[in-house]
Formats: sequence, C-alpha cells, structure tokens
Amino acid sequence: MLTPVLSDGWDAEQSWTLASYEERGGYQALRKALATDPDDVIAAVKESGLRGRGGAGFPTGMKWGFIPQDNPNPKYLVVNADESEPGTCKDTPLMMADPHTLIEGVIISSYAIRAHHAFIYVRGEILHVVRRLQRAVQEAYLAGHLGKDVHGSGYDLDLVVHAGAGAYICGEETALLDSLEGRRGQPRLRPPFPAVAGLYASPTVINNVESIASVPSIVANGADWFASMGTEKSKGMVLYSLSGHVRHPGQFEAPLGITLRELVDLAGGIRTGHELKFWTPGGSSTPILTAEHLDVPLDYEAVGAAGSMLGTRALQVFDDTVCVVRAVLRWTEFYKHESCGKCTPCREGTWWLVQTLARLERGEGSEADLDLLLDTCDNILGRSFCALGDGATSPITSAIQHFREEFLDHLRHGGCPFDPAASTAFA
Ligand code: L3W
Ligand code: SF4
Repeated sequence: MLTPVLSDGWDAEQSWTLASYEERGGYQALRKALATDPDDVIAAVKESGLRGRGGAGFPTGMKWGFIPQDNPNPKYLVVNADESEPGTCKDTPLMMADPHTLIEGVIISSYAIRAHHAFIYVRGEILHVVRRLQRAVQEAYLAGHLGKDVHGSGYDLDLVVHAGAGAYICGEETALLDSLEGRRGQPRLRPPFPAVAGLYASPTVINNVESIASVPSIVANGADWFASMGTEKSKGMVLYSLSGHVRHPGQFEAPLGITLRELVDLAGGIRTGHELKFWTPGGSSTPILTAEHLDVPLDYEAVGAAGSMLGTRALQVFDDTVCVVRAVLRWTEFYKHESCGKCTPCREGTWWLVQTLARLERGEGSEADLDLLLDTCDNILGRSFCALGDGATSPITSAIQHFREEFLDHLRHGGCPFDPAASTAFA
C-alpha cells in the first residue's frame, strides 16, 4: 500500500492549525508555485492526470486550460464543498483535519488561472467545518499566505468561506453559482460552461475539495510522481468512504484501481456472520453493484464497464439483512425531496417513483408496477435538466436489474419479507 498523501497529516496533534501544517512542510508548494509561470502550473496539473474528485472525473488541468485569459472580466476559483450525496463523507473530514491543505491548493490553483478572488462554498449545516475553515483562512491571512502581495510575489488573492443553506442541488455547479450570487439555487443551462461564463458571468473554475487539496502535493512532488499512482487513465491517490456493514467504517486513502474486496479487508471485513449483498461505488446516484463486482478495479473506466460510475467513491456496503427495495425507496425519497422543481421530468417523475416504490415495498402493488417504474425512469433519464434527475433513476433501474425477484417477493409476501428489526441499516 502506498503512503497516504491527502490524509497523511490527519493524526498529527492539532493537525488543523497552521503551526502543525507548516511543521509538516505546508505552504512550501505555494512558494514553489509562485516562482513558476502560471501556465507551467496548469501544465503540471494536466500532466499529472488529476481528474475531478466531485463525481464526474473531468480532467482538472484541462478545465483550468478552458479559462479564456483574453477575457477582460475577473477570473474566479470556486471550491465545491457542498458535499451532500448520500454516502459521501470525504470532504468534511478532510476540511476538519487539514483545512490548510485545501487553502494552499486554493492559492496555487487561483494563481494558475490568474484569479484574485476565490470562494469555498460549504454546507451551512456543518457549522463546525465552516468555523474551522474560517479560522484557518484567518490564520493564512495573518501569515501572509493570503491577501495583498502573497509572499512578496506581487500576486494578490482574497478567499471567502461561504456557507450555503442546505440544498443538495447547490452541489450542482451552476446552481451553486446562483446560490453564491444570492439567488435561489437552480441549475443553469450549459453551455456556456462556468469556465467561460460562471460567477457574475465571468470565467470561473469550480472544483471539488479533494481535487484542489491534491494540487499542493502535485506541485511539491511533480506530475510524474502523481501519475505513477493509480491506473493508466485514473491517476493518483483518493479518499474512499466506507459506510454500512463493514466492521470499521471510515475514510481509507488508496490509489485509484484498488478493489472493493481489498478495501473491505482494510475495513475489517463484512460484519461477522453476514455476506455482502449490494453496494454503491459512488453514492446513491451511481447504479448499485453486487458481490459479483467485488474485484472490479475502482477506477473510472472499470466501474463504468461494470455498469456503474465511480462517482464520489462513497462505498455504501449492505449485507444480506437489508431489503434492497426499502433502501432504494429511501434514496428515492431523498431525490424527490431535493428535486429543485425546475424541470417536469424530475419534479413530477421523482414523486411518481416514490408512490410506485412505496406501494411495492408495502406488498400492495402488482408486477406491472416494475414496468411502470422502468418506464418512469426512462422518461426521466436524459430528459432532465441536470444530473439529479438522471441520478434518481440509477438505484431503481440497477436494483430491478440485479434483484427483480426481491421486488416480486414483496408482492408474494404481502409486505417486506425482511424482518425490519434485523436490518440495522434502517432501524
Ligand atoms: C468546459 C466543456 N467545462 C464539462 C466541466 C463542467 C464540470 C465538469 C464535469 O456532475 C457528477 C454527476 C453526479 N467546457 C466542459 C466543461 N466541463 N465539459 O467538467 O461536468 P459533468 O457535466 O460531466 O458533471 P457534473 O455536472 O459536474 C457531477 C455525480 O457527479 N455524483 C454526484 C456527486 C455529488 C456531490 C455532492 O454531494 N456535492 O459531489 C456522484 O456520482 O451524478 O454525474 O465542472 O463544467 N466542454
Ligand atoms: Fe431541478 Fe431535478 Fe430538473 Fe435538476 S433535474 S433542474 S434538480 S428539477
């Protein structure tokens, strides 16, 4: 196993303080970057193969390269810290344990794209994280890492921590921008992509917390070092969040391409006396997989070929005590609740999905309801304005694909065949 990069300092005493971060070599990458041409920093990130850690895996350096430098408007960097995908819980521990890695990444990334204003858009509900970030930003200003003339380089940067108001849709990048501008968060039409017309209609890079936190180590150790980890097209170390029925749930840093079997071993195995039934590779908006897929390398390509998406590497592990119909119903209720209402397929479709699933789960539906579910999904997928609608269909279609008989068992049984008391996931 390789040495952790992102989580390396998490066990240090008071790891979140500037003193601890600097003791571990923090802000040296910033000094190195400031002595480098911004275009060379972009080139290094491109060569490293870093891909966005927020779910889509879009190449980070390429995104930075889209910023039109001949556009006279200001350029902005926005960090998407609105982590709220069910099962996803990697950015919050990173920001709590090591906020300065993120801040150093923000400064280097802003310098590279020639931005002088940056924002971290963080979930308002996680007040402890908001406070930790604000304190760390204050420390960075006092130390001269932020503000006017950073380290005498002539480069100025202001960084604002902005607390959102708790809507999942604000993790969608354009809804996030609307929210940051003070409006109700709803997705915008793309193109134009934010790189061309983003915050205040100006060129804007939006990256996930983990993507930006990976930048200092790339600058410090070089693109080749980063590219030496992972697989051919999915490079680097990442955080995997294991939750559910493993003995020791938590964050595990490992290279892209590790398998769930290896990660479950690191997490102490499936709880005693039970077997893996199904799991999500990247949160609830990625199609579920089963024990058949334990040896699929967790990289963008292999998980895609297995019929799912790597997403945010939120590995929710469910054992044989869990009713898949109930699990899918719970996720669908989430999407119905979080649908922003802008487009009809998602606003109406998620409501109908919940009605049909709930009927099946109670054992009151009919076999035709499975076709109705698939038909409703078909009318949402690819017809919704943003990825939320598409994501809502993934757990349903994949659960019917892998566990059709279990849906029918509810009808034969006249209710859930599982003893709810035995299912701790939904107790
Ligand atoms: C300029 C082009 N920029 C693409 C940029 C685009 C964005 C990035 C990826 O969804 C996924 C979603 C969820 N010129 C560009 C361009 N870009 N073409 O590249 O874009 P895209 O559309 O592929 O994905 P997305 O809209 O960023 C993200 C999935 O992640 N997901 C959910 C995660 C949830 C969280 C959370 O809780 N906050 O992260 C999990 O799998 O379903 O498919 O920046 O602008 N020609
Ligand atoms: Fe809003 Fe859902 Fe349409 Fe996205 S797909 S714009 S969340 S209604």
